[in-house]
Amino acid sequence: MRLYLINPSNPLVSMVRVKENRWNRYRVWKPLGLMVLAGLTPPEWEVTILDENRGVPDYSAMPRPDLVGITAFTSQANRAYEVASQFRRLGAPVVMGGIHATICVDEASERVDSVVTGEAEAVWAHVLQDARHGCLKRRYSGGFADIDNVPAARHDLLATGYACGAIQTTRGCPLNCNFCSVSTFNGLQYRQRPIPDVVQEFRLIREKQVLVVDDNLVGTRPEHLARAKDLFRAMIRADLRKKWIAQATINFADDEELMALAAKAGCRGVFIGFESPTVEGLRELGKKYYLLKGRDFRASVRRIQRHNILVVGSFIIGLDADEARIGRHIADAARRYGVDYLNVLFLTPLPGTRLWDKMKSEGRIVLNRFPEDWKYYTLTFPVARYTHLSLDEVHAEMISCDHDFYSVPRIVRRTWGNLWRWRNPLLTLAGNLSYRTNLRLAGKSYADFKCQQGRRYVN
Ligand code: B12
Ligand code: SF4
Repeated sequence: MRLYLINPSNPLVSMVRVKENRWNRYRVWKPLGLMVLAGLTPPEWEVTILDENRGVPDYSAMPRPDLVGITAFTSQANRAYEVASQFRRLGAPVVMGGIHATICVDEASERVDSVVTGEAEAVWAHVLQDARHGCLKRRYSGGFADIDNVPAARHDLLATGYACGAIQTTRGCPLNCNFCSVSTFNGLQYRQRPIPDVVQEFRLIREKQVLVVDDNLVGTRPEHLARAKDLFRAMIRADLRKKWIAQATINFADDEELMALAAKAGCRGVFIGFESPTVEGLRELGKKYYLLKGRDFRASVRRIQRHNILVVGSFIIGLDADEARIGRHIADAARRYGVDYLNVLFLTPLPGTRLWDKMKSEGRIVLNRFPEDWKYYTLTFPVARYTHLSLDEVHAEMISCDHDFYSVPRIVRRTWGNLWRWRNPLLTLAGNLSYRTNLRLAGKSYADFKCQQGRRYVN
């Protein structure tokens, strides 16, 4: 039985444009969801993972599969449907899963043979059995899986061509920010995989660099932090020799022992969503956790960096609280906090979020011809109306923010600062240059987008 698992491309996502920016090689990540699915697949199935981010295969020239599984984030949905229709024309049944199919289940159901909602662990074996007997159901509901005892992802299936491996150690997030789909999709409960399973799976990853995809690796409560420390201790004992980056909330900076263990276990960078430089902005996003009194972001970032861990600061532009000059304010805040890289995204209503419900009820979603428009939901295009800024203005704010933070003198200053402190100066330089090149690509994409969408996109 032949199974193809496909990760559809979205050519608008700058980080997949490796030819135009060679640094992007370091930012094209493996589709871990499909590798997990492959790990859940019994041996009688011959599994091939096809990642369109690395090139779109000629499917019609390949042997016909017995089943095709397609994943998709929202921004990949229309390409997913194109791939699905191609395989259905070839006579192969198509099942779709992942976050977009889960949230927009009716839309997906119209375009594929079967949809798996939620996490796949509990239902994938049934799906395969039904496919084998030619009796696929229209829907399967996976819900939130018990991740206490799941097989390792098939890291051997995408063994070459990527700079980084990927692994997941926890699922779910209790913080439920209004723009984020994670709490809806993976639940509010913070679930942790058993530490021996994680360590064992790390050993299966060939790459020296690894992305830990958890939305919040260390969690928020004392018992979460204790587990994270135990995980790092186990990784140190296992002498894994991996360098990894992860996402965390700012509380990572509150525990010296935690940071020291993380660094010793191989942590080289953390991605932290600061989201807004203003209290009103944080309140609007439901980011209550960041409003804790007395939080000094600059001191927090410094404490992390003292462990030789780089900090990527992420912000959102286009909040109701954002007015003219917000771009400069964000760049100023990022500099004040002292982050090594800045990542700014447009406020985007993703389906399934509270932000989507709000903007939809207010009639503010501009790019709303679905599924075609999903390709713009990359967070790098303004797709909705903003309260104080027109679409061109919000775009101009983004450019001013990026130009300010990534100007050549500032890149030199950051690299020099890190060189002086022996803190990954080459990585700082490479990351800053990669972001800078992507700004050009993003500017070009926006210009093309304006050409194509011109009339619909009236300010
Ligand atoms: C790693 C990651 C990335 C990597 C992508 C790696 C990759 N190719 O998969 C990078 C950094 C490149 C990335 C980019 C983006 N990401 Co991202 N990313 C994540 C993150 C943190 C983890 C994903 C992951 O690996 N999970 C672990 C695996 C095991 O889980 P899974 O993929 O969900 O798979 C399970 C189920 O969904 C299901 N399943 C999945 N696929 C299939 C297919 C079939 C057939 C079946 C049966 C089941 C099934 O089974 C799996 C096992 O249970 C998630 C957050 C999250 N918690 O999901 C955000 C997340 C998916 N990203 C998000 C977004 C918005 C983006 C971007 C648009 C913007 C951005 N700048 O971040 C870009 C777009 C990329 C694109 N190509 O269009 C949103 C998506 C929301 C949405 N509605 O689509 C999320 C949920 C984060 C959020 N805060 O809301 N991302
Ligand atoms: S943005 Fe981060 S902290 Fe907020 S709900 Fe999503 S994963 Fe959790």
